[in-house]
Amino acid sequence: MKFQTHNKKLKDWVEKMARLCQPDDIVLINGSAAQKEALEIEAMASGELIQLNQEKLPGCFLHRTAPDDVARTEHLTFICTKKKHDAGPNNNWMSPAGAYRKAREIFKGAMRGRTMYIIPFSMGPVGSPFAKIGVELTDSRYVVLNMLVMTRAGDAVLRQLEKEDNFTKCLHSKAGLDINKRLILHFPEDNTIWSVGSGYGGNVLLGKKCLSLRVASFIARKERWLAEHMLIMGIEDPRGRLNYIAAAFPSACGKTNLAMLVPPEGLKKKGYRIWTVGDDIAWMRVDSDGALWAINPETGFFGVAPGTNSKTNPNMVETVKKDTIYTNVLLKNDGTIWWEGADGPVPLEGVDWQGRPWRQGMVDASGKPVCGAHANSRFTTPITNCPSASFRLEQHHGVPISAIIFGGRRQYLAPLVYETFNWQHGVFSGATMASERTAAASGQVGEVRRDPMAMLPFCGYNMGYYFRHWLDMGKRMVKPPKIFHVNWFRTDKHGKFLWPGFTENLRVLEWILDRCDNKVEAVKTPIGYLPQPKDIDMTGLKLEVGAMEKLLEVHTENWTEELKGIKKFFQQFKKDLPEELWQEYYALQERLKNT
Ligand code: OXD
Ligand code: MN
Repeated sequence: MKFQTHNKKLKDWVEKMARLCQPDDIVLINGSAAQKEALEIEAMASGELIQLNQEKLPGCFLHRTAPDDVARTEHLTFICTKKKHDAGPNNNWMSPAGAYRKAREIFKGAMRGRTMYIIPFSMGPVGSPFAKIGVELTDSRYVVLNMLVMTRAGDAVLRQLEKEDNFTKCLHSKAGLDINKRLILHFPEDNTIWSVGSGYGGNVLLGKKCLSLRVASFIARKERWLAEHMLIMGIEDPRGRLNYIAAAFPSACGKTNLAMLVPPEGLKKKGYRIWTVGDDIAWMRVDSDGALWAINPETGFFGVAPGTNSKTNPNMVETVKKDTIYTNVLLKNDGTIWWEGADGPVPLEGVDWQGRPWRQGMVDASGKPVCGAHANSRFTTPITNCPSASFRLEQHHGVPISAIIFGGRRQYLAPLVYETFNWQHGVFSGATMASERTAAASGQVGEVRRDPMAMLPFCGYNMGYYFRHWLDMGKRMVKPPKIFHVNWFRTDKHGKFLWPGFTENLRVLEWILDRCDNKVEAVKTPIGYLPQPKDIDMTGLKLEVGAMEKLLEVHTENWTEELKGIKKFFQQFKKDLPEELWQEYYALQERLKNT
């Protein structure tokens, strides 16, 4: 074994896991360019990676997963706490003993004929008081190469570990990539994650959802900080002042696009500029100044490819031109790639995400279009290649947060933006966040899915306790950030979007920051403070007559109806739902009655 460490805990654990998985070889990932290159060469030889056209896409590769291994598998994802109650109604639960027993059977000998890679990684700048260390053992080169993009991995972390001795033990094996032997297990009480039988990023890049959200949220409650499914962005105003916001949206609401938006012409002229800190995860702490500070623990984006183009996300289009690992996209004949909704013309032909010949306009037996790229095809790409990357990514204390934004996809209910009355009311707005299903998702169109703080699939413990933790965090701050709610998806009665979204969303963020600075008045409504239409800068953007008024309408009947859904959702947490959230519920009910 090519592995030396003074950390006895690490050494003992690696040896124990190696005895279980029985790899032929063990290799420590040191983070060097030479080792990375050697792994790429091996991965090309094994077929795990296809090298793309190096003139057009330098440093880029394509990977294809198994067709039944293309997304996170929530029904195979478990929180394994001693008490079932601690996992809450929001998680699948297994007892730790039962889960270890079941998974051990699958891990037994699973790495025979393979190499076990040891990846020491840091979520957050190495040595930062915010950072947490993990070590992932994996038999997948694809995982190693992705982890090198998404995390700080290698020798520097190992050296830090010799001082700290505390790390999340992450074990992954592809095993047989068998969906019937696939388990994503979290043991937050043991600071351990076991993932087996999958090769899909969200299930196997264990620093991401598994550590940075599920396990970290559990630790964060104990250590009094927040691990959230949020983007972090800096907004530089015309005076050169930088304010940072953190924002949570359910999936398919454009979180990544917002995090790196290019200001629309009107606002660019004024002097606005965006600095991207992160697109997916925020770790936030109360610092010694009593304010909330945030880091993005990751170093890369693991973004959804379809729909990414120069209109929706010009900065991402730039970012993915080099050093990027693409997963499940269409391969073109010239060794470049394409996905539905990419720039440029639809290619005439290529090789689809399953490795099959593909032609433009192809339909399946039932007449449905055959996609070249999988709907959840991805790119893994370094944040430092992003033109709007923040210059504070390595800052050990992160960035101070001025505003927290929650959002959802609501056709009729939520206005374009509202400010909550205070922290407690803000927590209520986060706890009741929801999106309506679009035609793209299975299930009934229009059905409301609650996704509190966009954390429903990622909160590593009982969400009742999580809401309590959020409420307590507000009390720990001298000046907590203001909390806002936005909805880019309101439509007119014909189903047409009233707001253009994308880059224009900066106009709403400008109002949010003006409110944080007490620069503009607002209109008090039963649900919160709303903008006066004149306070949203519309330079260079023309909406249909009356659209802004419609975007800002609050319909008492719709909100009264909404209360029913909220009540049902809250009731499942029984006694664990903090009383304060019921107070907010009844206070809203009263305000609606009195209008
Ligand atoms: C993601 C997700 O991949 O939220 O970021 O599913
Ligand atoms: Mn996410």
